[in-house]
Amino acid sequence: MHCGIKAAPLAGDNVSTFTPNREIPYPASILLMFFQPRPAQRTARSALLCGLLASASASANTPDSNLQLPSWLSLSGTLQTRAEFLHQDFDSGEREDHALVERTTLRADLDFEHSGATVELADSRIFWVEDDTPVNNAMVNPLDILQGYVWFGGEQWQVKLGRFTQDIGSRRFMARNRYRNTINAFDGVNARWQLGETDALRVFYSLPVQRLYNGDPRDNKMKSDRSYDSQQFGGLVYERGGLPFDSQGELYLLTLKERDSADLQTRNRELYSLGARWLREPNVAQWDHELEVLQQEGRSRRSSAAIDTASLDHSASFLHAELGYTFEAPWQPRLQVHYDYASGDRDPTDDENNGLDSLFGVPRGDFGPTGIYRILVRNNISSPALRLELQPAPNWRLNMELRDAWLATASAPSPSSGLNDTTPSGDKHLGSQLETVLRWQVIPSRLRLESGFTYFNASNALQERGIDDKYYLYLQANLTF
Ligand SMILES: [Ca+2]
Ligand SMILES: [Ca+2]
Repeated sequence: MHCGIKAAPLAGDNVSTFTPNREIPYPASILLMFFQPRPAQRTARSALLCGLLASASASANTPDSNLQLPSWLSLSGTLQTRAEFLHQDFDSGEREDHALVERTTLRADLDFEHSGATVELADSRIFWVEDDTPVNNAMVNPLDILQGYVWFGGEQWQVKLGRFTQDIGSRRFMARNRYRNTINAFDGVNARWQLGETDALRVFYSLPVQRLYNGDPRDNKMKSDRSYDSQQFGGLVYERGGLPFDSQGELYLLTLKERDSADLQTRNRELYSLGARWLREPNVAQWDHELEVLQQEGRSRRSSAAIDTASLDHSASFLHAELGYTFEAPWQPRLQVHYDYASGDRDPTDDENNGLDSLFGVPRGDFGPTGIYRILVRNNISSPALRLELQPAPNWRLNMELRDAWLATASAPSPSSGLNDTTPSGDKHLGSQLETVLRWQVIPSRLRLESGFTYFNASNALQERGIDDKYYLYLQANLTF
């Protein structure tokens, strides 16, 4: 039993299973704990849970399913639980933060050969957090509709209508979040054509879903998500396989148009982002590479504040380059060099904004953990890194990365790293980051345990602002059924 619409949403996922950006698909459910097959006194709720669990065993091809689902229906789910610890040193003293974040998803797929429907619920909550730890809708969105769409088509083409999630290419500019506790969703239409054996064309037009909660996010109170027609996000993506040197690539155009409305404060962005990516998958005794460039043009405001009505020309750029080699040796070491560049605003007084907007992408794969850490992001940064990936045993992965981070321009701040204004000295160095991640597939595609430790060594520019080193540790469990 499987969902007939897997190809489109996960098309960008097969890039590699090595890096954090490219980890294996989704986790699973604590609902297993509730699994008590007592057919006698079943409420609607427990029937649903049992149904989901039945699907779990069905999709695992085990014969012990206690609920027979029709062949056109499949049920699945995930649970991701993560404990995070952050220690920060400041001139004013030390600070300890922690959080327990939990995300459950439940999904039903109806598949009738040339049409179907999908409904997916997601529940994202935070627990065990300090009163003054910054918490927002990146962590909290209690029980809401993550996806709800109908689809038509078949192998050659498919059109989705409704709310959907989507990865594009590297996931740097549009992604279904994995590490972040809440997930981007979009209301609209999404189509995909298969062109020959290896190529595909994807086009979508959508209204991004605003993730809402009630009151203080620490209270985990529900409020229905919704989209607004004052913000529109669209894209055209051409995926090309079978390129020279056993490589593949994408060419894409993403458009974001928004305007302030009574319901939604925006930066009135009108951005056209043209990007290209070329990559070769890693393989034993072989070089691999990834090169992605993007140019972003249009108009934007400096902030979403209602009083900020100055419309600026927007012109920003992005580059990611990486080269790797996998050695034929014990633990299959893959050594890589990375470089990332994302422009920042070169002059705060002119009528142009050069700060790259990473749209609906994720920083995790390139810049380290997000969560309560999230120091380096895809804006005003120039950053080389050295990464080593090891496979100590078939179901174990150990990744280590040493990254150096610089401002792309000293004329603009880097708020996520703590630099809230420009550095008068012109010092561009932000610091160095050492990240290690250990993953264990306890039961492959069912249960994964993961732990990561990240150390950020603050530069002089940060230390002059009273910001010193940071240590971050997380422990995570992912269940999939
Ligand atoms: Ca909500
Ligand atoms: Ca400027």
